[in-house]
Amino acid sequence: MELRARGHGLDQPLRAPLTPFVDALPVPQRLIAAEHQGQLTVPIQTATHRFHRDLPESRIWGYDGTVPGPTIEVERGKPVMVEWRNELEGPLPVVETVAPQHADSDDVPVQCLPGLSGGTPDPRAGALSGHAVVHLHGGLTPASFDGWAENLFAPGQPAVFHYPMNQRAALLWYHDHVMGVTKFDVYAGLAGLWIVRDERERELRLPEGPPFEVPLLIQDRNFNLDDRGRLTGQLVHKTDPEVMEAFAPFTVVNGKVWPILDVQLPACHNPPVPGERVGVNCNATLLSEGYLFDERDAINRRSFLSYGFTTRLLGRAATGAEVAALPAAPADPEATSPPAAGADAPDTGLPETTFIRSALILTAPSPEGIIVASITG
Ligand SMILES: [Cu+2]
Repeated sequence: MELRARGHGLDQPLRAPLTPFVDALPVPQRLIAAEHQGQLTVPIQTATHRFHRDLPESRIWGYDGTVPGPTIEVERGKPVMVEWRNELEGPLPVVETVAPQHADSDDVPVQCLPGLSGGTPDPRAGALSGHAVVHLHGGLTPASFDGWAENLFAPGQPAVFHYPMNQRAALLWYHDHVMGVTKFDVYAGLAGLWIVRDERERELRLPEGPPFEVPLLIQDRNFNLDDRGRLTGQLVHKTDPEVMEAFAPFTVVNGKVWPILDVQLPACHNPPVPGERVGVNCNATLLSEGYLFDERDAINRRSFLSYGFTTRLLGRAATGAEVAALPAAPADPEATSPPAAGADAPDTGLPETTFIRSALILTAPSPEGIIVASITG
């Protein structure tokens, strides 16, 4: 697979510092509310995580100590109680920096490169000590349990939140929401998916659970370099003087950089279709194109299929452009993503969910055209 940068005047192939498509796509552990009488406990923990086969372990903050956190699965109309236990230890596991220049001496934007690019670590971010609050993004949640940005709880404190779940089937995500530092806490790993199921969705006979329903959480991350230029695994949140958002170069799906998944096709004649649910919480990157590999590993641009995205089920194949923007809940005022390209698609009246069928490669526009993830089948 050749990685090629477009835009920025670059047309030579890029050498990826990590081998793409060697790690198997992880599927986050499932936390099914019905199996726990609707009462869940999720610790918020400092832990280590390996983002790629060839990276050292990274220090992270994670729900249940994992990146992403467990996928919480609930039923519409069945209330769920979650005890979020803040057990975070130690400082924020992310180095925050602003590089002094937009591009390096070869005119490559520093945002495309690992390491600090001459920036100095921000001691204020480095001193953050793990206050937390959890917001269910897209949830219809009473104010007292909605994880408002100032309702923090400190390390050592639990918080019990009640979720009525009176809402349509949807793929939501939950994440940290602390005032002013949400971007760092989510970047450190505090994000997970949350599936609301209902009977209306089940009427569509879509697959439920593995192996045919694979939730995908897509994120962008960057890592530090040691003094010999080797990736250290330490998470780096880097901006530059011209761009206020961090456009991290490594795209992580379910906690792995450029993972790969062989999609099984169902053997029976009247099968549920294989598919994936997709949630995107890239820091600022807008995923712009989706591709499908055919049997010969050639990219077939026309055969990308999607049954829906974000909070609307299309019931038809979607174009790459429609898959471009996949905010988990477009109405959220904190969302920094542009509106979904398919936001004005006609409402089918079908349940809200995200459902992408078969295989895809997603590309990030900044730097434009670098292949960021492959899920082949
Ligand atoms: Cu949110």
